[in-house]
Amino acid sequence: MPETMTATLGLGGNVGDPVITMGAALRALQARSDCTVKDVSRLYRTPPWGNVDQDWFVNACALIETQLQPDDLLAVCLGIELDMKRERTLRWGPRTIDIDVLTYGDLEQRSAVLELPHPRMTERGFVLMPLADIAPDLVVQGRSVRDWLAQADTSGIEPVSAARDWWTT
Ligand code: PH2
Ligand code: MG
Ligand code: MG
Repeated sequence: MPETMTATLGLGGNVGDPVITMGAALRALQARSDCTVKDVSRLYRTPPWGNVDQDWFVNACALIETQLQPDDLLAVCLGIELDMKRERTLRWGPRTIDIDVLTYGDLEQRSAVLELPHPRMTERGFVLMPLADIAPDLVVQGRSVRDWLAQADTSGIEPVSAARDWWTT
């Protein structure tokens, strides 16, 4: 048996019905024998970051246990994005769904395919706020998610509701 690792994922979308798409994506992960969804954040409505001339996003984070190696986990996430009919057009542009591997255990790797931890996660309120729901004490680049969040710009970001089971149906 391969080792079981804990990883965190960031999910987001701003085209179609991102809540439905993100729920289907998490259920697709849960349906795999090599991934278990352990915890899911609330949903957040977030102003677009980067290219601001687009709709607001819905963002969430998930904590999973997996027997997949990091690159394989990324490939699974990209496969799910494709199944959900994501079309990649503009960098930082509109998307039906984006699934980012944020952390994988405490692995630090810089590679062209997958950088861990996700290089921009410590600056982004739309990642840190949902991540703090499920992993406030997770240490990323030497500081806890809670600490990073305290410094981050979270203006405009609000939870959609208190529900944490939004992805199950
Ligand atoms: N994703 C991006 C670019 N900008 N803005 C928000 N609010 N949420 C996102 O998930 C997001 C973004 C590229 O992945
Ligand atoms: Mg992204
Ligand atoms: Mg991505």
